[in-house]
Parts: sequence; structure tokens; C-alpha cells
Amino acid sequence: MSLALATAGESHGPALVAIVTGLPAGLLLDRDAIDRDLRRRQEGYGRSPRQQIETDEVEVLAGVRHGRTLGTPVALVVRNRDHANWSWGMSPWPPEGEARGKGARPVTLPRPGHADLAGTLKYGLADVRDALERASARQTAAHVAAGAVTKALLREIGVEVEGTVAELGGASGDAVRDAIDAARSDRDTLGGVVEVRARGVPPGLGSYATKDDRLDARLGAALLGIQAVKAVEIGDGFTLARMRGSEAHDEILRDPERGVFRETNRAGGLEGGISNGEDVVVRAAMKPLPTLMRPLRSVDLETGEPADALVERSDVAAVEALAVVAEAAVAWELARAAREKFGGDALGDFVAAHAAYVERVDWQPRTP
Ligand code: EPS
Repeated sequence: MSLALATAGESHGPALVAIVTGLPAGLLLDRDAIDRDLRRRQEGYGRSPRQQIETDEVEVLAGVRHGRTLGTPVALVVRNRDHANWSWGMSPWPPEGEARGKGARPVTLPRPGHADLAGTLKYGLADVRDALERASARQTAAHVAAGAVTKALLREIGVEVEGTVAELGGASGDAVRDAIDAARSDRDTLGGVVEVRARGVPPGLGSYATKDDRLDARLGAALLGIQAVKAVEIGDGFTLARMRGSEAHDEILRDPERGVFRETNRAGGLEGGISNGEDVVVRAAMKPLPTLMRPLRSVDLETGEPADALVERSDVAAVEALAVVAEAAVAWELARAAREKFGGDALGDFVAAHAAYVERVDWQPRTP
């Protein structure tokens, strides 16, 4: 039994769609909790005016009855309110009447750092919009909705996942707002680093059996699959490379009260591609957003002449949003690994398998 996710949707199309398969029957979903995560993703200092147009809310079209999953595919939809301004330009069918609203004129000025140029070449497109619409980070709303569903599943076995901003534009804490204000007045953008911590993860999720089973590889792929993420670190990651083995590893201790435990967690809760019972800790680095109000040099794909890149409304920074999106991605991947390990068609089977297993390995959740 494994979870699978299919998504669809363009940034200014009618809606974003997520279809989740592999959930057990009987999981109680809380619409407000899903909408809360969608709202958290929209918040943050330095977001684009687009966020004043959107009020993301989940609609459930299938797989849930009276708030409980049926064990069948769950279909989630998040509507794009901005589509009203793009109804001609982003019409799925040949639009009728005079060209009007946004997206009516083709884009031919690819932005360095966005998918514009590579996407246009790959798919043989005349309008860069045909590439940028799906490449857009707007898509992350669908992943947050799916992630919120898996957070509910993980909570049933005592796992809590939380994403936070570690640094933004090289600043941290209160200095973050000043960094964003400075970048905005320079008409520039910023990236940053987020950290996701999962508490209550039992030992034994993932496996060293194959590369595809390794939980660290899977978390890495889940995070690198988020728009603008350029690097991922598991535990102390790059710092470990500069340490000696005698100081890099987390010694194994045991006492009768706590069972087996560690005093340090430099491995980020993962050894040999398997969770080891400590908190899972991963970090993701986001590059500065590529839509710039002071555009970089580019080439007009229609004329072949040098030109400035496309200038469009955009965020100054979306690192706070990334913290929520990365949290959803980690929750998704941990839930997928938990479904593989504990199975069960009914939620009670899944929870009972987890309980029997943690008893066998004599593992207790860490107290924070
Ligand atoms: C994005 C460009 C901006 C962001 C968008 C991601 O969109 P727009 O061109 O409509 O202003 O606002 O992010 C979202 C809409 C969102 O909900 O996160 C991009 O090019 O990736």
C-alpha cells in the first residue's frame, strides 16, 4: 500500500487539482486545518499582490464522505480567483470574441532563472506563457492541500511536521523584514533557507535495500521538486563533510526509561536511508526569484535580438511560503513511507500496525 499524488493546473488557469490515492478509509479530515495551511502558504512578508487576489480554499470532489476518507481516490481542487482576469488569455478552449484581459499577447522574453527558455525549447512553443504557467510556484498550493491531508494521517501515529524559515536573504530573525524592504526598494528579489523538523517519526521508515527506497533520497527529491529549491541538506549535511568521524556521528545510548536514544542528532534522524527514531531534520535552500523589476539581459525569441527579460508582477521573497510547502512535501514523503511500512485498508489497521511495531522495537517518541 503506497500513497500516490497526481496534480494538474496552470498558474492563471481555472484551478489547481490534486488526486491522492492510497489513503486508508476512516481518516477524519478537518477542512479548516487544510485551509489554514493554504492560508499560511499565502502569507509572509514580501509576497506579490497576487496574494490579495487569491483566497485559497480546498474543495473536495471525491473520496470523502461526511469528513472521513472512503479509502478511494481523494480529489482536491483549489480555484484560481485570478483566472477571472485571464479568462480569454488562459481559456482551455479557443477563446471567443476580441482578445481581452491578461495573457492575450504572447510572451517572447525569457527570464534567466525561470523555466521560460528551456521549457520553450523543449516543447517547441511560440509563447513562453505555455511554459511558465505550469512551471509557476502557484502549483505549490495543490501540494500544500495534499500535504495537509497526509499531516492528518501522520498525526494518527503521533508524527508532527513543522517548517520554519532559517534565513532569508542572508538575514535571520527581526532583520528579515529589513532585508526584504531593502530588496524591494532596489526592485530586486531574495532567496533563503527553510528547515523542516518531523517529531515522533519511528525508526524504520525507508530502507537501504535500493536507492529508490532510501528515505533521505526521497526527502531530497521531494524538496528539490519544489520550484526554486537548489539545494537540500539532511541533518548537519555539508558541515559533516568538514568533521572527523569521531565527532560527526551520534553515539548510541540506552537507559531503562527511554530505551535506545542519542544525545546528538547530526544525522538528521536518518542513517542508511532509514529513520533512526530521532527527529527527522532537513533544510532546503531557495534561490532568489527570477522575475525581476529591473530585468536581466535576455534574447527576444521572436526577433533573435538582445532584449531585457519579461517584467511581471511577482514576489520579492517567497521563503516563508517555502517553509509551508517544504513542510507539506516532507509530510507527504513520511506518510508515503509510513503507508508502505504499516499498510492497512482501514485507518485502525494502520494505527494498530504502528503500535505493534513500536512495541516490538521498544521505541518511545522523544519528548521535545
Ligand atoms: C510565480 C509568479 C507570481 C507569484 C506566483 C509564482 O505569480 P503572478 O505572475 O500571478 O503574480 O505570485 O505564486 C503564486 C501565485 C502563489 O500562489 O504562490 C512564478 O512565476 O512562479
